[in-house]
Amino acid sequence: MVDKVLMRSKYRGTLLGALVGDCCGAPFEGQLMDSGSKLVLKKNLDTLEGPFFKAPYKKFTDDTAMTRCVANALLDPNGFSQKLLAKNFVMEYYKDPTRGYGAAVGDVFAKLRTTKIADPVGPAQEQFDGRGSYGNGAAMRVSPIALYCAKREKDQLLQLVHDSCTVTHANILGINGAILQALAIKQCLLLDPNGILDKKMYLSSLKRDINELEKANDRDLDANCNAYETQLSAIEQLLDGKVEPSDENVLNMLGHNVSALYSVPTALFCFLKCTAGTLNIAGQSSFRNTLEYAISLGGDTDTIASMACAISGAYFGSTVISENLIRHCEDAEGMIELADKLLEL
Ligand code: R7I
Ligand code: MG
Ligand code: MG
Repeated sequence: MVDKVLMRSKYRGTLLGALVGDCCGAPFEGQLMDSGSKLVLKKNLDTLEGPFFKAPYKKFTDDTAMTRCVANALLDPNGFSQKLLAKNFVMEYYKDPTRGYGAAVGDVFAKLRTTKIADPVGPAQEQFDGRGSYGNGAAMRVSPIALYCAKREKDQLLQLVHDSCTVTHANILGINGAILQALAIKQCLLLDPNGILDKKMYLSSLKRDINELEKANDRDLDANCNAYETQLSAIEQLLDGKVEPSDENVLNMLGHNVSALYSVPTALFCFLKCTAGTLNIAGQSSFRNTLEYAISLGGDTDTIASMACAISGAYFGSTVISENLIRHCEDAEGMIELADKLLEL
């Protein structure tokens, strides 16, 4: 059972996890992580977790900027709508377009702005010659929906995630990645971190849901009709030792790029691989290991770390995240406030 105090901590842990992963991963985005860079990363995180020092805070990127837009759309007194979400995205983007947005998503915002959001999903459908974007930009911002739906029916989660995705990402692979990330968080919110995580059960539940989903939309997916199910099977093989979980094998099987298919399952694997022990015994090191390992894989580090740490934070709650680390991230207070408001909804 998860009581109200633990649930508050889990809500905060989810959004703070997303923020911390984004802020700490951003400086390494696109890097090839050799042993030297891994050492730099470790020292970097040790310093941020150590005694507080006043230094310029670590700025968040588009991952957090858009997560905040989704949360604010859910919290709107008039209720969530795609038009409102589109408006939030456009305002946020033009307030600060230098937050490292995906290369193509700016075109969507430009069209939404010039058309005064006449059709909130039209511009996204035109991306990539009408196929829509399969980037991980919809998955990276989905955590507030998982919080909102923690105790709601799965169908409501599916609908909301879908509607939040299609404002920028019309490709089914971009949408299903966001659904997988939301389901991974939702399941963690309901689990008791004082016990041992049953990784097999956790994964098979996700696999069942994804299988159902991919069966329902396999005509859209063409050759990719079981794309995510295949990735979840790869996670199983890496976890149960059928395949050696070396960095090389992980990257070959799961990937680390900006596409949702080759980053969302990677984030999920980072959480599962690094989670050992319980909330009180080794919970803190599980979170830190998830953060460090996700970044150490290189590639889309801010996004993979953000998604992995959001899942870890949803499982353990915010108490496993170093307070000093949190204080070094831009507007952590704002994320805590959003988490608390979402809990009250
Ligand atoms: O998905 P998106 O919002 O980008 C998110 C990523 C995260 O890593 C953030 O941290 C930030 O760095 O960007 O933005 P999009 O531009 O929609 O998609 C990202 C990229 O995926 C695109 O710029 C393309 O390179 C690639 N991509 C595609 N390439 C070919 N065909 C996405 N969809 C396609 C496609 O259909
Ligand atoms: Mg980013
Ligand atoms: Mg990224």
